[in-house]
Amino acid sequence: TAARLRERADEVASAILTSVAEPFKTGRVVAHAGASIGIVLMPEDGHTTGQLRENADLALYRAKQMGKGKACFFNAEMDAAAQDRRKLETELREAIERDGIELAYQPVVAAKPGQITSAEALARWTHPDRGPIRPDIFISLAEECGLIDRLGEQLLRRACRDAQEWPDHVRVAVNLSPLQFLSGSLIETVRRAIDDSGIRADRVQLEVTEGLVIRDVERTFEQLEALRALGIQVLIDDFGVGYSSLSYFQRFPFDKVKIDKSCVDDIVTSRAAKAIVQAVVGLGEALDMGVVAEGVETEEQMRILVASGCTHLQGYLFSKPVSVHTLRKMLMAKRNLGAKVSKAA
Ligand code: G
Ligand code: G
Ligand code: MN
Repeated sequence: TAARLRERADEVASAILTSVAEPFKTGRVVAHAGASIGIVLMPEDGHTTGQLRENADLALYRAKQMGKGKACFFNAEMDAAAQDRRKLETELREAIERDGIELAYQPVVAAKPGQITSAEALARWTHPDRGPIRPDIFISLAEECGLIDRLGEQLLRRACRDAQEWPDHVRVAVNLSPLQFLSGSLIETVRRAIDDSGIRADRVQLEVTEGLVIRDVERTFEQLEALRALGIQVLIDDFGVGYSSLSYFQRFPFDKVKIDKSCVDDIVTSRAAKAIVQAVVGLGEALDMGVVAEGVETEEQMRILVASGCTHLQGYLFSKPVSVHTLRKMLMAKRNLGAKVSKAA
């Protein structure tokens, strides 16, 4: 019977775990090994070997999560979240293979003349059943399942090709994941994307975040120097949250610093937020870095940011991220998104 089968599987699993956990002698030392076990029963947990193997793997995953050295039976309810994730992972992989992740572009305007000087490329994935998936979700999924290099390269290449058709003074900014610095091939990937698209290197900006220096600090800064040597601009993104450190500016001359939206959100009411913005502007002036305020939503925020000395502004007040077609039209029409900025400045 099924109950008897279950009991028997449990006994066998326990026996395996006990015997594997037994210390054993090698030449000189006593070694310890361990195991985790995922169990499926046929037919209730699946009819095909593929299905059974997949479900056993989900049960194994949960056994490991429970602290290892344990055996778990597959449980459709308990393993639903993991299963869901795995499905999304497969679908993301397919979307990347089809070149199906799209780019939206959000303009950045200069505080002085008020014109669009660049556009930031933002990844967009519309899932066939689930609709739009938020980029923070699928970017971190891509990071976790080893797809970020491939996706990052694909988006960079597309952004360079798109921007190649824009007016010459408009730059394109592409976000980089800190993990893209680990492969060792980033510089070559960027160089090829620029060469193949024919875009002038100084029209390409790469946005990096503070997470960038999580691992090998030396190698990271070497790569930033090498990127710089290609002629592109390097921006530090989301500055003012997380573990943003002033020491980065000692290590590397960033072209621009982007002040995180959370500082901008509070700038009207919080003296601290205002002081942080002013401090970053001071840093920017001393080090010849542009200062971009992100996530600007109201005119009042804009006035304070411009008066504080931010050189560039980005946010819904000017434009949401738009399709490449809409952006092209905005650029061609020379629509002055920053008309309000010019007045304030
Ligand atoms: O696009 P918003 O529109 O929701 O983006 C959410 C987050 O995802 C932001 O922190 C943004 O930097 C990040 N992001 C968007 N597109 C990309 C991308 O192409 N690559 C990487 N690494 N991050 C991206
Ligand atoms: O981390 P990064 O700065 O790359 O993230 C950009 C994110 O901020 C994107 O998700 C983009 O859609 C979002 N964003 C840009 N401008 C605004 C804004 O004015 N308001 C809000 N709420 N989000 C914004
Ligand atoms: Mn960004």
